[in-house]
Amino acid sequence: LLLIIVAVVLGVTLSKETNQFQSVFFSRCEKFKGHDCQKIWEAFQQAYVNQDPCDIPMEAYDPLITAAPFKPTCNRMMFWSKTKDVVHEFTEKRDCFVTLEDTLLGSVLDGLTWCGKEGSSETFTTDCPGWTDCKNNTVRSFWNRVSAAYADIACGDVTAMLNGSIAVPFSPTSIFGSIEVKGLNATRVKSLNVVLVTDEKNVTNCTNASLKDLQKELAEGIKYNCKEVPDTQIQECGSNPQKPCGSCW
Ligand code: N1C
Repeated sequence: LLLIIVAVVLGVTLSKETNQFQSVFFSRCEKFKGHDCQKIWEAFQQAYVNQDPCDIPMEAYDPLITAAPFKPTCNRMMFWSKTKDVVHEFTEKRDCFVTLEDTLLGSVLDGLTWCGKEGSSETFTTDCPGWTDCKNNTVRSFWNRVSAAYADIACGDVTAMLNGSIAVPFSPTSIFGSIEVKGLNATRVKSLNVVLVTDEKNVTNCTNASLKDLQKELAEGIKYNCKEVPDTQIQECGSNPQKPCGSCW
């Protein structure tokens, strides 16, 4: 009897996990009007439910991209690496740029952890493989796939905020370095404009060797610019809505 009770309690907690995750998914999704969140949820789940959470290739999310495709916002697309907080503090306050987290899929899954298990139809949010535990983990493959899709539709002049307070602002193994930069299409993208966010320590500047590697990764025909911008200036522009986007830096 005890065993049965334990099994039942366990079973109940597991589905509570699924339900909680699903309710976050739907409440975030429903903020975007004109989308079928049920259909998007089903396309999302088929990528990982009932599968080994370390064996999810990024292509598993192809049907999800089809269910919730990205729309290009030329000249306003913002990429970032190791600057998540500065970027979103700014984009939350100003409409100058659109990041992946401002799109349906990016905003629905931002900050969440999820995975499946073989032989189960549940969605788990605990005991999932970590970012570096295995290459093809559920969460990492998701960000790889949506980042590739987001870079693929990029057009016009695109911006990337990189971290000038670390020794290597451009890492070839980051999602920005391994997927997005390579995915920019020269027929659509005119230029990549790096905003190197600096603080008073001035650890790096635009002459940093890693930024040379970044330029080498860009498809022929995409122009490259780099500008060092103090974090205080970005914050200031965020809190001054009268300031035109073009004069922030
Ligand atoms: O590996 P990164 O940065 O270079 O990835 C950032 C890059 C951005 O331009 C985004 O378009 O890739 C996209 N992206 C996200 O939008 C995103 N939201 C949340 C990549 N990762 C994202 N996350 C989480 O941040 C993700 O779960 C992982 O843990 C980090 C990657 O951050 P990074 O190394 O600073």
